[in-house]
Amino acid sequence: MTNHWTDIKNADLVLIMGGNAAEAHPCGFKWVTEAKAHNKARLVVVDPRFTRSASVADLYAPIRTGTDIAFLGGLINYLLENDKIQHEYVRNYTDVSFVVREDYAFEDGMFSGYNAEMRRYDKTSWGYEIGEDGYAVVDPTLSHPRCVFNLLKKHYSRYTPDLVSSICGTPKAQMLQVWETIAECSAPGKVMTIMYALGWTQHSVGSQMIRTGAMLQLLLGNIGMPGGGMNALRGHSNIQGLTDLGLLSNLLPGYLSLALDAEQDYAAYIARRAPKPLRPGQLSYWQNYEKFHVSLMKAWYGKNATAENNWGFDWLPKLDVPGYDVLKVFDMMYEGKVNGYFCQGFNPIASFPDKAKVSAALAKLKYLVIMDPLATETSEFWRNAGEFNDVDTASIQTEVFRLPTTCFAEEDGSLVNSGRWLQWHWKGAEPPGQARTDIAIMAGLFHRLRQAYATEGGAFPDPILNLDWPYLKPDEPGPDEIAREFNGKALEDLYDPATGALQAKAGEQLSGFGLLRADGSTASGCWIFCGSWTAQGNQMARRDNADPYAMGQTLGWAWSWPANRRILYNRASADPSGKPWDVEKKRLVWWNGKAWGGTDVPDFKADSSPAEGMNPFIMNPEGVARLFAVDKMAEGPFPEHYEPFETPIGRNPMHPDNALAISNPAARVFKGDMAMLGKADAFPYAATTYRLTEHFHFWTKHCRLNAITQPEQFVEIGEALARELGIAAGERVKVSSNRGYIKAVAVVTKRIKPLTVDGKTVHQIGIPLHWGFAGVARNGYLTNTLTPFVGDGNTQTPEFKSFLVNVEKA
Ligand SMILES: Nc1nc2c(c(=O)[nH]1)N[C@H]1C(S)=C(S)[C@@H](COP(=O)(O)OP(=O)(O)OC[C@H]3O[C@@H](n4cnc5c(=O)[nH]c(N)nc54)[C@H](O)[C@@H]3O)O[C@H]1N2
Ligand SMILES: Nc1nc2c(c(=O)[nH]1)N[C@H]1C(S)=C(S)[C@@H](COP(=O)(O)OP(=O)(O)OC[C@H]3O[C@@H](n4cnc5c(=O)[nH]c(N)nc54)[C@H](O)[C@@H]3O)O[C@H]1N2
Ligand SMILES: [Mo]
Repeated sequence: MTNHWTDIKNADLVLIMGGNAAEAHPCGFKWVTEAKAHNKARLVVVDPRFTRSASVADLYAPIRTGTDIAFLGGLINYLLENDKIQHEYVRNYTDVSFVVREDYAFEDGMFSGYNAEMRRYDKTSWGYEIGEDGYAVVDPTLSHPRCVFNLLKKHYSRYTPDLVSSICGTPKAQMLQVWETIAECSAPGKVMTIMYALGWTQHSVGSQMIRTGAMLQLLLGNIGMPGGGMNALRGHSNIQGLTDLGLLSNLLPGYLSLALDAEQDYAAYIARRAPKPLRPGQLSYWQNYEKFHVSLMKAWYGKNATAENNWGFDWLPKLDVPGYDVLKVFDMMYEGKVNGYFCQGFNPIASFPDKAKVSAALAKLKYLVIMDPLATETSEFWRNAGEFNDVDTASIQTEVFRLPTTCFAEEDGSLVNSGRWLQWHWKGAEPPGQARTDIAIMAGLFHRLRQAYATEGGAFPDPILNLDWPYLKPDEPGPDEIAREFNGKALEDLYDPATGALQAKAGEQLSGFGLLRADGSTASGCWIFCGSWTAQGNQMARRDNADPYAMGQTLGWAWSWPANRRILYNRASADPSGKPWDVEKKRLVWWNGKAWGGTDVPDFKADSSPAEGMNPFIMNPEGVARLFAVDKMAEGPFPEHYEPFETPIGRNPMHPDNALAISNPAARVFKGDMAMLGKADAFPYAATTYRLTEHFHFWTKHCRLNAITQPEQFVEIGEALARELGIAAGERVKVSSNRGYIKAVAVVTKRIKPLTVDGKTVHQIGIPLHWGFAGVARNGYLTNTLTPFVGDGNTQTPEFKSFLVNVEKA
């Protein structure tokens, strides 16, 4: 989230699109209720299904799954055509005036630089024109034909209401009503928040759906505002912490990134990540990258990381493109290229797409290690469970080890919520039986590996042998020790280079990342967490909910990264002169004549006066937010509508004549899986998967009470289709895709209506994901038997939310 849960109460309009907060985030949803009750906010929901979020909405519009870029692209066009943008914000705080390179092009659904064989773009031409002074060229009059504003207008002018309605299946009148309502938030101080989750992320164009939402928020002037922002509702209680700590194969903690294979040179690696300002007077905060990187290496390697060995740079793995995401790992496993796999808190046979492929992949391993408090479908993938897991056990050679772990309630520790708050929690119970903490298991593994490297050598022992392990109990480091390490400390006495004043004594916990240095005198395991455990103690354990300005920012409750700031980009909540856009109701930070201050921690250089002309988006080298994504995205600098890989209409109405541009030309696909995609002649219905309030993924099948509240696997089918197929409510149906089938009870519902798409009737099928064959609940089929093994080109998140099925009576 750019903002946070409590702040939702400040919204004037709430758009829930690509999520279903009432059912998947029922606790957080109370802030929507607060906004409606106390702020007269309106709620708009756009979802293929009429959900419980929709049931309390002021406006609901149905949409065909996978088409949100068309819907939002059409809205962008509508805003530009009807002059409904927050002009002053857009002109001053976004890149509309920046001139784009002459060789940038977009034609027939493809951007310049496409390599069809690699299915990848060369992004060189997706950049700003750079002048002789080394700065990006701008045209504040917005008249240059290649300035971002004009390119944006041109790009989205194609998204006319009729075409969009025919792609999305949203009836035009309903769609226009939603657009009009949203357009009202272009008034300065009138603010919409966007709440989204998997309905946007789990598509082959998921990242670009989110980007379109962010562009919309910029045009309306809603980023940095209280009650505004782009709010990703995270899933597991600590999934935000997972990405913060870099547990993705291409990341290091704090959103630092691993070097690529082509980046063996340390200085070049740093230089690429620490860009110089692209406009005069801008901060370009990532210029501090090396301070964060070196501090991380000091936290990991201690005294062994030195200036002479580039702080251990050679010990870090270098990534080949496009990397080792989970899709790739399972594809390699399927190809027989993986011997052993560690599954820590992951149930891939249930949660990953194309169960048949995942199951066959697991059967090619020599060994599989499961670290989990529960028996999972994955730990039992070899067990024949009749129709629910019809495998030949005798033919599977994989040796499975189960290491029972504790769960969070049996440990001290911190969880990072969607709003970036680090909240400390205390152990509530002793773990049962032989369960051990994940930390103890990992520490045990580390010691044995290090022993093996020390005695037997091995190809590359350095990264393991040089690791620092300063914990009191080496076999089980304490959560508090690890938390203090993430924060970081001074390794020598630190003096302010300007004044000479002592900032921190050697060994002292640091108060913030502003103190981190690139000379090896500081250590910090995750720079964005610096400030969470200072010399004053554990800031995450704070529980003061005082709210002096009644803006819901509660700066004394827990601790929020970065720097205890609650709302990112909050400098943009004030106009260029430093005055809040809405002084009465939307006060966040302002310039008081000497410094920035207010109800939140300013996201800005504290003493930079508005006269200096520094812009609010200090992480970007241009100082402003990007409507043109430059070279960041896999499939282009402007989001474009592409069909899901399994499309019910078989063509892209935006580019009916270009076969390359039907589905995302830069998505993550593997050769064998293309052949496993189904077509609309055999699988005519558009399906989507989702969760139910009564279950949490596949865990709660182990809990009888949950199993009682939602006992039977079902699918949702609209009344019109049920009538057509002669299916009555409560009958069993077989739902099949080109990859397999499930059987379930049919819930025949008014909540899913047929849509008219590209001149045809498209029916949508809703499939909850919770059933399986482990636990005490009644057995069911794994929903991911049906889903395709394709993913987003940026995040590699699988396309769980749009695929094709057939439905028959079972
Ligand atoms: N009770 C419960 N709560 C949970 C979980 C759980 O298992 N149980 N899981 C947690 C996790 S890990 C996560 S990530 C979150 C997920 O939270 P959500 O994303 O809110 O949950 P989902 O039910 O997967 O999907 C949300 C909605 O997206 C809609 N949708 C599908 N395709 C599209 C589309 O193309 N466009 C639009 N606009 N909407 C679409 C679906 O109809 C559905 O209503 O929930 C978390 N909360
Ligand atoms: N078709 C379809 N598929 C989906 C989705 C969808 O919407 N549709 N949603 C996707 C999403 S958003 C998610 S997040 C994934 C979830 O996929 P997974 O993460 O694979 O599934 P979970 O069941 O949430 O969690 C895995 C295991 O973690 C264990 N666990 C809990 N606490 C601990 C702990 O402290 N230590 C250890 N070692 N283990 C622990 C649980 O017992 C559980 O067995 O599913 C994805 N799959
Ligand atoms: Mo999730």
